[in-house]
Amino acid sequence: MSSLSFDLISIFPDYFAPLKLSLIGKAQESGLIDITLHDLRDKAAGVHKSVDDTPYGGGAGMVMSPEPWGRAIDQVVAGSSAAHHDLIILTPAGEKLTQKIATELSHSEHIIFACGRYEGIDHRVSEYYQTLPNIRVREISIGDYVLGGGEVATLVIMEAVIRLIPGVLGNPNSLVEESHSLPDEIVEYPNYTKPASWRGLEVPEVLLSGNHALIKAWRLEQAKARTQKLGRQTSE
Ligand code: 6GU
Repeated sequence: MSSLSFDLISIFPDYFAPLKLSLIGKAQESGLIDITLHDLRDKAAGVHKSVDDTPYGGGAGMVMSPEPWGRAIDQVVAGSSAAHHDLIILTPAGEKLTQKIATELSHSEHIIFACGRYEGIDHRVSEYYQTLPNIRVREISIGDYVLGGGEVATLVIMEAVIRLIPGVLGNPNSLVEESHSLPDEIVEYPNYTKPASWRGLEVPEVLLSGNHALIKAWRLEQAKARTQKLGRQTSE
């Protein structure tokens, strides 16, 4: 009955403890999503259970070996009833996460997150799974900065994706408003709630007017001004 299954592979599965909280925790309890954690170390061979090695061609740091990743991903795919799988490889060199990507992923059946550490995963893992017809490989980054590993990035992507799944948000109108009131590239207008006066600061008069057309125009203008201040491009 789950609409979307997630398998998370990492050498630090404890990073994913927050997934039992809040929206994502409730979505799991209600069966809207299914999350399974996998410890990559269990797929490592030898007494040392090593998952990395020195880079071919030299250089600093370590690279994650392809064999444990191959074993872990094969097992996840074999254990899944899904016909199609999205394999997400977390890397600062990937395409940058956008709302568009989150929306695409929310329509997926099964998402596998491969959380690399160190200098990343041997590139052949990405290449190999791209050759399989039932797997779509995506290398994704969450922004232009370097993290110690893909675990936190996975949490970010999951939060962006899961809230888009029908039934996950308490108020589905939040999503409807998000997608219809403003063009995608524009940031949100400022929000206010009670009290109308706080520490000498007043809520903008127009929001108390009850004039919905005027409010809508004001919000669009505020959103555009904010977007420009950030130096981002708008369509107009
Ligand atoms: Cl997905 N991984 C790492 N290690 N650093 C990042 C990232 C991912 N996205 C932004 N920085």
